[in-house]
Amino acid sequence: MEYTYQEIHRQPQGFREALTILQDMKVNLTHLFRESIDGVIFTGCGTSYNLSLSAAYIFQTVTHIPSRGIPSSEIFLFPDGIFVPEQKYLLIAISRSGETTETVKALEFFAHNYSGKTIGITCESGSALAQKATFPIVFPFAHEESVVMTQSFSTMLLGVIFLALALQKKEETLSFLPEYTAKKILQEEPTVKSLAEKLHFEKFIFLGNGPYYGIAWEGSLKLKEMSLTSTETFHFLEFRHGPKSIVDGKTLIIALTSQKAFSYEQKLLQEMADLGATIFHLGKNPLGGPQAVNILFPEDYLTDFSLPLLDAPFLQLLGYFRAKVRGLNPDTPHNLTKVVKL
Ligand code: F1P
Repeated sequence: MEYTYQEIHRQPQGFREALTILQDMKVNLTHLFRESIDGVIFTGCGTSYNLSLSAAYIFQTVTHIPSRGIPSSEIFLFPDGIFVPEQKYLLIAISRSGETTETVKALEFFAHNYSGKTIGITCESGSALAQKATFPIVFPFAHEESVVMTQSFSTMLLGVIFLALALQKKEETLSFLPEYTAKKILQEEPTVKSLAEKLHFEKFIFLGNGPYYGIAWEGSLKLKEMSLTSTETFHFLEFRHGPKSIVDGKTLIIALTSQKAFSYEQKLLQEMADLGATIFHLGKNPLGGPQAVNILFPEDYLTDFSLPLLDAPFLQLLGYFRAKVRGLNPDTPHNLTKVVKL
């Protein structure tokens, strides 16, 4: 089996190892927040930027500290639109390799110009990011051979969710994750495989609100990188304002519904099914109708803080199986390198 498949399946064990590392560093990590902070900026590139979008949303919702997810290049190209003078920020830079030029540059620029503390989240202990950050969080077990990021994405996102919950002394609510994820992947992989192998789909739309929006972008990038498929990503209700014009019988909508906004999301999806779309739905409550393929997470203890993380492996598998059915190697996507150095 390809590295990508192995790395997707390593996520439950990775969660177990990450939670152990995070527990050990919890006291020192939360001490960074003893001084008051006006804002937290999450930053990364590609998959790590998609991660930053969901991380920022979850972090602010849990801690009430204003948080944003920003592409690394914007930090040093357009800082005035991000940092307000006299305000105190913490920068959380995310990079699997810890060597991506824009992300390392963003961290250096921030440290030099805004003299705030920095957290570097990476999977490579000897990397520039790990060496330059005030506080490195390193998950060496999530080192990946594949160009595409899978386990590294979910592990680093877990690191942020853990930090947010630890600041509220609620990190124990994550202890279910490893076993639950292992069971769910085993149970639902055939569902994803069979959908990915339906080659009549020509349009792929990813929908997510709030903390799911970054995950929707990540699912979109996985499908694009691995299977060379054109994709689009929207907030649910934004899709009505024009883009829905393309929906037809060859459209697959990948819908990451939430607890909070399900009634709005469900109504939009029914309208799209009426236009002929097939809906691949991941969420708590079942979506009815012959055009819905559901992967459900009904347990009460699953919330809009943990569900986004649980969606990720199934979106990664969608990209993997579609690459395979198209005779492509998911480990080495077209045009891509494992690290982007400028
Ligand atoms: C970020 C990234 C990945 C992309 C490819 C190239 O890497 O852009 O998102 O899939 O692997 O690198 P990193 O900064 O997280 O190492």
